[in-house]
This record gives sequence, C-alpha cells and structure tokens, in this order.
Amino acid sequence: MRQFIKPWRHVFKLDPDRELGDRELEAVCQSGTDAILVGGSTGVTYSNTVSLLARIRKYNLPCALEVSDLEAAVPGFDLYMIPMVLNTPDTSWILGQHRRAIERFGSLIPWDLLLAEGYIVLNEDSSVARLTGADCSLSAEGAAAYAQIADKLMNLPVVYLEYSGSFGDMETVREVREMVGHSQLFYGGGVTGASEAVQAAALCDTVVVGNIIYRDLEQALLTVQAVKSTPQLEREQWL
Ligand code: 1GP
Repeated sequence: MRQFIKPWRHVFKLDPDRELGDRELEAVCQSGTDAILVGGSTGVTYSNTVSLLARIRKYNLPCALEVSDLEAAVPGFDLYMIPMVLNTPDTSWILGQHRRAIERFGSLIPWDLLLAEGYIVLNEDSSVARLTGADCSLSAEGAAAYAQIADKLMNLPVVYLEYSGSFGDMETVREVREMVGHSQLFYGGGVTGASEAVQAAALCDTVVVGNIIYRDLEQALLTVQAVKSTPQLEREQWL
C-alpha cells in the first residue's frame, strides 16, 4: 500500500457529512487529482459514507477511507488510512480506538489495505484539534520531533501535517520536511487556491484539499494543476 499512495501528489478530501451535488462531484473526480480521501471529524456515519463511496465509484480513480469512527468502517474502499494523533495526551486517539476496532472487527480487518498515518494536528481551532485534545502549541522543533517519532521510531508510512481549516506555517512544514526520511509527507489545511497549493507542494509529497471544495469549487479545481506543476524542492533548497 505504500507503493499505491506513492504517486499521489494531490488528493481531494470529501466529507460524507457535507452536501456535494452530482455535477460538482463529477468535476472533483475528473479534475486530474490523484485520489479521493473520504473522511471528516464529525457526523460521519455508515450510511453517509456508503452513499458517498457509491457516487465516487462511478469514476475511475483511487478512493481511500480515513477511518475516524468505528461505526463508519465501510467495506469497498481501495485503501483505509488510520490516523494516530501523535500530539495528544489522550491515548485513545493513538491506540485506544485502534484497540477497540481490533477487538470488535478482528479477523474481518483487511490488514493488507491499511496504512497508518502519524497525524500532527496544528490548528487549535479545528474540529479535529478539539475532538482529540491535540496540543497545537508546538514549536517547529516540537512538530519535527513528533515527525521523527513517526518516521524513524514507528516507521509509519505517512506523516500527516494537519492544519485543517487554516493555512499552515511553512517554516514548521520546512522543519518537518527536513526530518522526514521514509514516510510520505502529507500536508492538509487551508489550501484555498493555487498560491497555497504551490507552497505546500514544494515542501510536501502529497497535498490534501478539503474545505474549499464546498466553498468555491473553481478555486479548488485550480489547486490540482498548481500542485502537479510544482516540483518538490531538493534537500539543499529546504533551508
Ligand atoms: C482536512 O487536511 C484536510 O482534514 C484538508 O484541510 O479542509 O482546510 O482543506 P482543509
């Protein structure tokens, strides 16, 4: 599965709890994005997840579920991304929910289709920060230290810098970039047009675009080309 996500430069994240018309969904799926990630922090249910998956399946592109609620673990996705929020003191978001999922689903879990994400949540005003009690007051060094735990100690396939709802501090992203060797570095948060998309794409492997799809679809669509035409900076250019 590491190989499956490797080519992903741009990903649209769709929230099953939000309305998106058929025409809008078609534009998103045919935009040239590399994949659709289905997920949200609140209001995600089995039924709204199934119905969104069925609609996305009309199009030929990879579709992953970011599992945030056991009730919404729907079969039929290409891949399941499992967040582990590293910067929270509440261990249920690191291991507790995961333990409960394994106790409940046991041998039904399609392990081959799972990828763990080392989440670092950095916008204190986001639902995910409120939900998980993440410590968003981290310095750039603190964020980079968590990234190294994910990358070097835990050997997680993905490090996800989550600024959901606001554009992140690119200096912090740069520090994290410098410290991540093997994990694929995802960036998400506040990419609302080409300019943010280019900045994030220069430093990260994969740029996730969410909210703006529902606010200004034209701007959202522009992020695809912006990400894809931006080369990642070489190591010596990071600093
Ligand atoms: C949210 O990282 C994604 O989980 C994308 O963030 O919704 O702010 O684009 P936005």
